[in-house]
Amino acid sequence: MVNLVEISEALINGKAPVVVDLVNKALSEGTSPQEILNKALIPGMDVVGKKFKANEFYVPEVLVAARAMQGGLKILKPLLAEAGVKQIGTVVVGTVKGDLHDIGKNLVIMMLEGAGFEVTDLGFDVVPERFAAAVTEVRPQVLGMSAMLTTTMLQMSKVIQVLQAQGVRSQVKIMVGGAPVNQAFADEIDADGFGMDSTAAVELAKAWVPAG
Ligand code: B1M
Repeated sequence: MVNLVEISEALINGKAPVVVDLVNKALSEGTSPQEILNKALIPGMDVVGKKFKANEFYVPEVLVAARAMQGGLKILKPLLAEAGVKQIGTVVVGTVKGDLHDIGKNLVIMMLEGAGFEVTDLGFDVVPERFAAAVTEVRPQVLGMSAMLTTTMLQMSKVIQVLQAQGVRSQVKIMVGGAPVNQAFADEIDADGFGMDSTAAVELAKAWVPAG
């Protein structure tokens, strides 16, 4: 039996092929994708974050760990989506301009898809005009923005200003999230809500787009 701690350790050590192998093995042994995500991948990335903060890890180590995380997420994504129900709404999500962090955003997308939302992923380093164009083109019920840096979170306000200038702000509910973001910041920039984590993000989107 694969011990989930082994997966976390392989992730922390940046061993992407080992993470992929162990995730596949754990699935074949009957461990659920949710359990692998919540008890192996997320806690592993959490340790990486703490080591980075304590200067025990530097960018290269974080990058290889991030790749290992993405390798695991890629396997789980279709399985988590399978558990979802019928399409209940449309969401556009991206990481704001100047910000290359996309693991949290990808996790939020996976959870939204798993809950039955159709999601357009704009990727990372997304300029405000691209967010605005997507609102006009895709006409989502929800626009989600992710930021992981105190410097880039300010871009969220710029996106809202562009939507206002283009007269489309009221067409969409705006959700913001990412480590430096909080409810007070969401209120300050006039977003409609703050998602503390991927579970909260899904709850918020569901509340705005009731199934039926
Ligand atoms: Co960077 N980084 N990083 N980094 N990095 C942080 C964010 C940092 C907090 C580390 C630290 O100092 N402790 C710090 C930011 C400090 C600050 O601004 N306050 C930091 C820094 C400084 C930097 C650089 C400037 C480092 C440098 O070059 N000197 C640089 C900036 C690059 C840039 O973006 N322009 C940089 C680079 C990188 C890597 C490229 C090496 C890599 C990113 C790889 C990638 O994403 N593809 C990286 C990583 C991995 C991290 C840490 C270690 C982990 C982030 C992560 O993936 N967490 C991070 C430290 C930390 O957070 N502890 C750090 C796991 C993920 C599942 O959680 O992203 O929080 P998270 O997402 C959560 C919630 O926040 C929420 O739900 C998710 C799931 O629960 N959420 C949303 C996120 N988006 C949401 C959107 C929503 C709703 C909820 O609605 C739409």
